[in-house]
Amino acid sequence: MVDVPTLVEQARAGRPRAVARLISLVEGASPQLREVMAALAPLAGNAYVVGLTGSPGVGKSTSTSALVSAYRRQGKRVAVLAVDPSSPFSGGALLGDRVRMSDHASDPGVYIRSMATRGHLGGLAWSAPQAIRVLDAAGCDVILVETVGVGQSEVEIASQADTSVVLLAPGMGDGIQAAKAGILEIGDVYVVNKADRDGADATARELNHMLGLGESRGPGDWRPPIVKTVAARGEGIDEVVEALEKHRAWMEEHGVLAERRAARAAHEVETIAVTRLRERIGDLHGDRRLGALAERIVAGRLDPYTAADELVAGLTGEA
Ligand SMILES: Nc1nc2c(ncn2[C@@H]2O[C@H](COP(=O)(O)OP(=O)(O)OP(=O)(O)O)[C@@H](O)[C@H]2O)c(=O)[nH]1
Ligand SMILES: [Mg+2]
Repeated sequence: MVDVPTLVEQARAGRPRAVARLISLVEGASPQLREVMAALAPLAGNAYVVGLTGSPGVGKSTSTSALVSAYRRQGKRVAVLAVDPSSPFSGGALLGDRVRMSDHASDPGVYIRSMATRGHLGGLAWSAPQAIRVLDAAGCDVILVETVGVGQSEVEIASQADTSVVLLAPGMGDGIQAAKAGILEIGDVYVVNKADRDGADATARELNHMLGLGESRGPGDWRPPIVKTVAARGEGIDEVVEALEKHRAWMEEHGVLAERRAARAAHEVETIAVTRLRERIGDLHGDRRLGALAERIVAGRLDPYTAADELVAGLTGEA
């Protein structure tokens, strides 16, 4: 058992080992999480959460590292959370990232962590927001969430952020890929990285065209900017930071930040609730209640919908 109040106090003081232990409790779906989250609830809500998504190798980690440097120059405390929705293991693919992040390894104002979901129910939908809450409560001003791996989970991770950055690079039919992955709907800021390579202008143009094809925008609406960068040399990173600040200001002005955070909290609660129900239903296999209902169905005395209603009522009744 972990001494939660002490751990939370140490995390609040910015002690990296305490932060690490709290995130491990999240990652391992510890039964003590409930206590941890209750202690953290009043401490969180100050961090600005930025999600970075994009195809493998597009330059997410390089850009993240450059953004860390930029925010550190502003004196902000920064956390990097690298999440891998597709793999049950931390490490592996993230090893290269650790090397890339080594610039910041000795900086006490930077906290870097990779996280996997270990395949448990609900996965990142609840674990990412809880890890973010730990970092937030620990006093991080900016939390950069890098998604490793592609697919639907990218969109899921994007929904965890205040601002979503979608990265592309020239070549490889990125435009078509972008449309496929649905990332044209999730980007608040678009970055065409590797602008030192041929085709960056064409990619930016194509992206601009595709974004323009979406629904029309009113005068007060946010028009996602497209920023060209050479992350490997830190070029264009200040412009990315500027775009992020503009987006944040726009969200605050229009009440969008509060809206997004409320939507996120609602989704988190929903996931926890559904996960708990699913766990209980899982427990019911071999349970007498389920067996009795099944027998009544077989005997033609009950229909499956009514049986399901009875089952659910029984589950929520004892909550
Ligand atoms: N030419 C060029 N190469 C870059 C640039 N930015 C990053 N790279 C290189 O692209 C490769 C991939 O960069 P990463 O930052 O690891 O990309 P990533 O998106 O984090 O990759 P995954 O985490 O594996 O999905 C590395 O070899 C980088 O050095 C750039 O602006 N120009
Ligand atoms: Mg990476």
